[in-house]
Amino acid sequence: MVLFTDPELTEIAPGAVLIRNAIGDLDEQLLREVSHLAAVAPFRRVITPTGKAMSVEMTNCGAVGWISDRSGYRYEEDDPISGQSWPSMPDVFCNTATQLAARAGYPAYSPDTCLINKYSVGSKMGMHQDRDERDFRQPIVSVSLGLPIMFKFGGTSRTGPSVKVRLTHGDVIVFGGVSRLAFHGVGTLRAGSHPLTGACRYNLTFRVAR
Ligand code: MD3
Ligand code: FE
Repeated sequence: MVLFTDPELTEIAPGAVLIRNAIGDLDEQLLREVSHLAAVAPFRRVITPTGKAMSVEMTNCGAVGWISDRSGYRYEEDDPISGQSWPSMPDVFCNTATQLAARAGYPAYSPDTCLINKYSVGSKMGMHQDRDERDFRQPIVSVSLGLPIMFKFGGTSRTGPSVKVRLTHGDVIVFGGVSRLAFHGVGTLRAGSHPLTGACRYNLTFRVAR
């Protein structure tokens, strides 16, 4: 249970805790790690089981990484591009995610993977659930970096009403409890320029997959 004494915490839906301005001056360090990771495991557009390329580019770090291809969505120990294991999770990633989860009421959070999404102008992500992980009691921690985007958060059905939140640089959402299996997606990234990311938005999505 979260005690809402922290003025930067808002519960946007049951179990979904938004923390504005949550990463302070770690932004540059996190983005530096993103570029190091992308030099080893490059951003790529994965294909969904229906054969369409997603508009968002992705890469991963950690013990496993989320991938999609013609045969489906899953976690794999190796990057299919290199055939090598995914780069390990930088300490600053892991420590930041653990601290953020604790702030939202989840002590001892230890993610084994971070999916890094890169949005360029026109990228979007349709409504979906994250259900490729084994233990839905483990929350997901999402860190937004760079250009703003409209985040849509629904209920347990794909249609139904959704809450819309504009996510900006440094915003974090911790999805636990009943929100862990809620449908969610993001609108189209609009043109713009951010001092640290240029024309892009990055989202770090920490998960306990296994
Ligand atoms: C709500 N990414 O990678 S992050 C995804 O902004 C994904 O890149 C979006 O949805 C992005 O799967 C949204 C926020 C997010 C991540 C996981 C969730 C919201 C979630 C899992 C359950 C409920
Ligand atoms: Fe998702």
